[in-house]
Amino acid sequence: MAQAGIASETIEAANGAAARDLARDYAELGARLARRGVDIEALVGHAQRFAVALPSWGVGTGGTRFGRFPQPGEPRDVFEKLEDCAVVHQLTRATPAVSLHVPWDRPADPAALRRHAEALGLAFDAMNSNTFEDHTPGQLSYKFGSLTHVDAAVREQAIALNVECIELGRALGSKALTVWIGDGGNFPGQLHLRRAFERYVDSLRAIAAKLPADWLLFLEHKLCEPAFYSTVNQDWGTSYAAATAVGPQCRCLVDLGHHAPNVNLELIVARLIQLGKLGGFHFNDSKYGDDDLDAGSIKPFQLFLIFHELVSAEAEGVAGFAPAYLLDQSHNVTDPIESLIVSAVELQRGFVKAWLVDRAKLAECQAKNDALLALQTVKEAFETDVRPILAEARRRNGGAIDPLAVVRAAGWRASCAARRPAARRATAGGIVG
Ligand code: AFD
Ligand code: MN
Ligand code: MN
Repeated sequence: MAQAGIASETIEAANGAAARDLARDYAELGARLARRGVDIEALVGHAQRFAVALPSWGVGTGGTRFGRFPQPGEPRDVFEKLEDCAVVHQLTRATPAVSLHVPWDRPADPAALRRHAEALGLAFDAMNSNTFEDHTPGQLSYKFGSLTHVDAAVREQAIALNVECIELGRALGSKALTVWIGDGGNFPGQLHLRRAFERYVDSLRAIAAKLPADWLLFLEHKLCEPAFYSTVNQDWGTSYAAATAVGPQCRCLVDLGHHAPNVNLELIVARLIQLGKLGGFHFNDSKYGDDDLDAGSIKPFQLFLIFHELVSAEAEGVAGFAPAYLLDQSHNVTDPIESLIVSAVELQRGFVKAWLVDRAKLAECQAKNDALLALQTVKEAFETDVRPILAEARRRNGGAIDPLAVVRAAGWRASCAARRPAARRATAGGIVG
């Protein structure tokens, strides 16, 4: 039986108390935007349709290599993970789907899990395969790789897990599989660099052969970790080459934390869009590496510029453009539900601000090589406070005007702690990296 989430009366009462101030702020912003020739209602419409999927592995408290500090009330299985995801969606109305990780979330009865999700108003986004850990006793080890392992038997085992993910995903209503592997070398000479890549592509082709016609296969690259010398799929160029070799159903997935320092992410996004290979995103933020901090917490301007590329592609009607959006964060000092709420709103903020960019003016600046005014044009959008638009979109969609305040006031985590005694916790919470 699905736990009902936060009482609708609680949300309505909180919204009732905040409604007057919101109406005033919304009217003021509407008037300011009208002077710029912008229709605030159109922006609310964009905010209302924005959606990002939640990672099942992101609702447990995460850890680092140095430990994990669990908190009371964490979900103990995939059913409870969905209940927490449903609360994020209930309040933000921006997270209608969940991405599962196998075997962490392997459902014994996929049909029952699907019913549970539907009762909570959730759907399933991309499936994720885990061949970066040894999770099943008696199986061959992934210590020296999975899809690129030198031993064909290990590769077959890893391919089989990915095929199982596809089968589970079909039963759940998913339409994509994301493959991230930790394969690579820790020392010079350990791997034949070209052969390892060939094995990667061969294994991916075997997986792609099992994809239903309406499914996509996403390849997630990462600069390093756990392999600290030569990761097989280490950058977007490698990912693009592999996706191209595998075929039209294969695309690249960009995790914002998986790049060399100072790389221009929005440029990568633009390139993948124009090459027809942008599959989707794992949104998070970082200062140093794969930090998995909350989206928009460190580099909000970068996030906005990424959305500027995405919205430009949508506005220009780029053929086949439909990337999947997913959060991938690890919360080790915050409540994951609160972080996911805040991050979903951050993405929505970037999306709405990107729609605010005066594209005609920007095109004119570009044509005249007016670099200064071009920057001012994008900055004008970035610096506009769109909070009333986001709040109004949530209110109209039945969510909370102030979702963070409501989740705190409703005491959701405390009620979970009472219902979910920690002893039964069996599944992995967060992960490192
Ligand atoms: C690890 C990887 C990557 C992946 C996630 C789930 O770094 O971000 O998406 O595991 O498989 O964190
Ligand atoms: Mn990721
Ligand atoms: Mn990562």
